[in-house]
Amino acid sequence: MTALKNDLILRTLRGEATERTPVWMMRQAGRYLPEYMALRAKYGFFERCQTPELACEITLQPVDIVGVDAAILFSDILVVPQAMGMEVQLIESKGPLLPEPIHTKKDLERIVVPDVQDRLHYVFDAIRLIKQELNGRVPLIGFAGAPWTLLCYMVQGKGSKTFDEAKAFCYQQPELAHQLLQMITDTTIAYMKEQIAAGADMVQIFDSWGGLLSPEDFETFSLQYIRQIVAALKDLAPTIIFAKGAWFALEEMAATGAHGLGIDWCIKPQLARQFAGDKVTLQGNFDPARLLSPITEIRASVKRMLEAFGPGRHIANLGHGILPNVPVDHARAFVDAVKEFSVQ
Ligand code: 1CP
Repeated sequence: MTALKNDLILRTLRGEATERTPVWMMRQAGRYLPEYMALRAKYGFFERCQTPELACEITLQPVDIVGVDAAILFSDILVVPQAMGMEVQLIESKGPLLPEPIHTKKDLERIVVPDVQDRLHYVFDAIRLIKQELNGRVPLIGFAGAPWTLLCYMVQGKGSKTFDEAKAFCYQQPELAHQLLQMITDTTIAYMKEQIAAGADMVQIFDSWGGLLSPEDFETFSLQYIRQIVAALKDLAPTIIFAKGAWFALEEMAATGAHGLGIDWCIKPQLARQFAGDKVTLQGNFDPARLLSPITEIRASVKRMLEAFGPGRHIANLGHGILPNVPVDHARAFVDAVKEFSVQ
């Protein structure tokens, strides 16, 4: 395999000194890019995920266009529920829809821990192709949804601000919930191991809805499963946990042995560092909506963010995914400002 020409992120995750702070953006391969929209007009969402040549092209777009220090596989967290036997649709301007959500013991009988090579081979094919096309320019990030966040969609059946039905399922039928969470965990471990075997240089676990839980419920319904995933992966590749809104669990997440922890914009970097301790890399935490500011202000806020994190053990990123209405030159200004202002 070709040696990496830019391994800033991997070195930062290992706690090694780097020339500058590395940068990438969550959901960087997506709707703010006209080049993505052109492919979106021609192919369905899952067709884009399942066709290695398309997934590869979309994955490479932000590397070429905005100059990020890592590529993230173009796919979705919902390919896992799909592989476990659920129907998943993506409805234009509405988001994901799972028409037959899980509410009962009988519903759970439809769910399997699949052979990931059989059901998700297209992801591994895409990873091999992307690695070849990247030709060592930047590392490739593999990813999966955290079990709690996947349960949210599998039970609620669609996006939600509160995921109240998913919570009700956990609180009213905890045994079923834990059975499902364990099945997702086992699938995810096998899936991410294969991503790494196919060439992913590092992996991120997205717990987008972790912050909807109380600290106690986060431990019960999310962290104990993330802990199993990190334990299975961390010696194979650097692993990042991004649990949006779950700043209260930074200490416990650091104790999993993950190399990196993502934080959103609702916590000060200094406080996150106090909670997380010195042995982990922090990733974040620019407010994605701040990319809608004028470029001069984006640059000034990036500078303040880099100063707040201080040198080392920081990967610059947004605190959540980039919004579809961000102008490309604003995204580029964010990336360029990190490269320009980072102090090591
Ligand atoms: O073109 C379109 O309309 C599809 C929009 C889209 C895209 C570009 C979806 C549907 N998924 C994706 C790609 C995607 N999803 C990536 C690609 C790589 C990259 O980061 O560039 C990744 C990492 C994801 C992960 C993902 N999907 C998460 C976790 C991260 C987050 O943003 O919180 C979640 C929650 C999803 C579910 C999902 N898939 C798609 C949408 C619009 C959503 C969110 C729905 C909701 O708000 O509940």
